[in-house]
Amino acid sequence: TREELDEKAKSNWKKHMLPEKNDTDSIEQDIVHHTITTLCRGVYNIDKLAMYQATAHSVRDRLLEDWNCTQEALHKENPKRCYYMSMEFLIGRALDNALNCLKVKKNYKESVNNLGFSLEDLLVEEKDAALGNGGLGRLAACYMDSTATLDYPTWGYGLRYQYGIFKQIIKDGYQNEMPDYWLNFDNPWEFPRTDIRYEVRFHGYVATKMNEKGESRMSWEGGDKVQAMAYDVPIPGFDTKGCGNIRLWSSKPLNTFDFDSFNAGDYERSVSEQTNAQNLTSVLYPNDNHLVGKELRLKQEYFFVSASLQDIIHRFKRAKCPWKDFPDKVAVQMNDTHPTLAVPELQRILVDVEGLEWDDAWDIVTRTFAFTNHTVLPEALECWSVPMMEKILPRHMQIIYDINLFFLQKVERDFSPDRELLKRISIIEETSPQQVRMAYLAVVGSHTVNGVAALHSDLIRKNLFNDFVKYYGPEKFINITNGITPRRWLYQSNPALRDLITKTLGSEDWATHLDLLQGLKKYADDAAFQDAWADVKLQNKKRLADWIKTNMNITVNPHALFDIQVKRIHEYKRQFMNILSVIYRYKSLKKMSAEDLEQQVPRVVIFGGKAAPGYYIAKLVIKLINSAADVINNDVSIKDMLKVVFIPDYNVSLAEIIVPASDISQHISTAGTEASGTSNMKFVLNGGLILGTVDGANIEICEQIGKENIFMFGVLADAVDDIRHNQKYHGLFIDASLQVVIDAIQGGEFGDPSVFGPLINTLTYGGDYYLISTDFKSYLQEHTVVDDTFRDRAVWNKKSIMCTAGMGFFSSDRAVRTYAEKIWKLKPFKVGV
Ligand code: GPQ
Repeated sequence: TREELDEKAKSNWKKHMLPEKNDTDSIEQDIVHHTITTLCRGVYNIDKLAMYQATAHSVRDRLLEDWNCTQEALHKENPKRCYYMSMEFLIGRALDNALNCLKVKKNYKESVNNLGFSLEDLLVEEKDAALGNGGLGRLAACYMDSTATLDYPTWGYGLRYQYGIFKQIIKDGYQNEMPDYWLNFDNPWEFPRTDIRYEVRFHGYVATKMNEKGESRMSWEGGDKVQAMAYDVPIPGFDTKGCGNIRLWSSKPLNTFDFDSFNAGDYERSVSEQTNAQNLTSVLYPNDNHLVGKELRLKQEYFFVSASLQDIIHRFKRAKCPWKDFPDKVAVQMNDTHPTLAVPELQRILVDVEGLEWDDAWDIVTRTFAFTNHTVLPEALECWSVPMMEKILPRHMQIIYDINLFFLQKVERDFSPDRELLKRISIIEETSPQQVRMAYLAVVGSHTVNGVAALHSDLIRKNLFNDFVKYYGPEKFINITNGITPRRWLYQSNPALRDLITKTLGSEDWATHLDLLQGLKKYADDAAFQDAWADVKLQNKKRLADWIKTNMNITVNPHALFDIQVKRIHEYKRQFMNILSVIYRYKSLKKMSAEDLEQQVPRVVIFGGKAAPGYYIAKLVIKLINSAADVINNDVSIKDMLKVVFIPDYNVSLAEIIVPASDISQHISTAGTEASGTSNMKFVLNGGLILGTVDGANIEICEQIGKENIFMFGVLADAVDDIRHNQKYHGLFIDASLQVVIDAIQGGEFGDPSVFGPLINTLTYGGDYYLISTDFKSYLQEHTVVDDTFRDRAVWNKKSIMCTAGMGFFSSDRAVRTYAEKIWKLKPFKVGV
């Protein structure tokens, strides 16, 4: 270490630790240098991909400088840190973001030009880091951006999947999945830490052993071990010297070889064990809001938790603080229940390995962890079968039983001996086989539990965690409404709007103080400003129209109303209801006279999103959208008044083009089912209006921007149970407008109707669980209001301006600051000032 070096050596180090220079000449020199040394190429064989890589490496050098500076300062000062544990980080591309954060984009543009390329061409060479499914993973990425920007000493921990979320290909209208080979080319945005490795155990047995103090302790022994190796992904903060980090674990075989099998001549088996170890972090499970209880997934979760805690404890021990101070140095946020095994794992380390008493250890555990819940959907709540857990993690299963026993004893003694209550609140569900309710384990093991929007937090207090609220008291259960980073979702993805806002407000401070957007309100009625605003929107719609033309060969009119629904395909999100309404519109247009047709507002309805590969009904929704698009887009009789586009392989980079281009975006989940939603925030921040239900963060967006600036419809969350009950006992009411659409599909207007039978059945015979028949009429009515409003461009433009102006609250900076103050008890730690 540096302390051991003599003065001469230290001064030599200092002499050479010069900051990178950001003049264009130095940048060009660096890019050429990386082309030659990192890529082993030259001017004779440089192409766009190589040029992107060389450029990215030169930017990474600048980031690593800040990274080292930050980590060195943290090492010296050793403040309290927070660790954000998440199985998913949906980061997207890194280059543009880094250039903006470092404030070097202008010079890089020039340098790249001087070397014969265009920066815009290079940016699209980068593959998305798509280590997440949807909102939950993207939220983690936004929060890392904000913790870095606000200088909070926070690290993310996650897994380095070889394959991120699958690539979606549409064939004959159906979704096909292809592997995402994102690591096949070099990845300049990760830094392999070959020296940071930990062993992780599975299976084995529990023995009793004497510890150093002569006390008897349980010990987890035997089994199979794999190795976790760290990869660091630097996370630049916007306009700060500080640089954050996400540490991702990759599984590697242990450097030991099974000599027993080898000597017995079973070479193949001893090698295949090594392959098994590597397979552990191969693939991200592609399910969103849905648990598929696979053994490999449970192993991934434990692997992730074990490596991360070993690393955290290693860092904690360097400072030689007593164990009781652990929660004053370490806060851990669990992103959903996926990292919940960290609770019994820390308890195991403290009791079995470190020799603490159970109660002292448990006190440390519960002062360390906090838990964010992201869903109320029952099929998404993690429950692991006890026999599976006993097999893979025998000691953890014992510890979970003990945690549960002591917890239930306390509830019985201090609160209520009611047997029914104890059964309800138990971490173990008495099904056969028994199940571990991970959400309950997370609640019991945490000091604070939060929901992600006001309605969602109310619902989990009232339903999912109601018994726990009564037992612990309400203070433990708080709301922190989600947020999004304005850097990626406006500054980077919408340069035209960024420049207009900056010019109007006189500075770009809004990018880190989003409340300043309020300053736009006073121009909302200004005709010249409205024109400039509308022009930006038109530019962004043209950009998307060009993309659609180039990639899908569909022509769309940029002056039409762009109506967008992009998100994971799920029954609760009701893309089905959307396409049903599109078919209704089509049928209505077809009935119109030529004069009436001419009076209509032309629409382009855009869909995008992936269905989980095993989600049959969701995949049929994609097929129906594409079948309807085929018919509608080729029907000349409706004179281009309606176009339908399903954009394949929706991902973060596509969102950056799609989001700025909406007039209307749809967030139409059945009330009470969407915990928050975050794309709703992105669209409104970019001046898009919302057509939405009274659900998730739509409600708070409405409060912030004013109800005159949002189109809302549908039943309220507290009516849903009664409606479902009534439908069950009295049958559905399908009104004439919905019947027209069902008849059209069943009559074969969109291809073989038998294909869509199971989908239609979810309505007619399936009991319409997501209340499409209930909301359909008010949904159609609100569509008419949208059309009528769009005709008056001044009125529309004003609403659009008021949308952006009111979105300050939804910055992830606000969200992260709230986590830091209310949960992590963390202060910013500024470096280089
Ligand atoms: N969310 Cl449980 C996911 O994206 N995946 C999941 O598995 C679960 C939740 C979402 C949730 O559906 C959205 O409403 C939230 O906005 C988002 O998490 C972030 O909180």
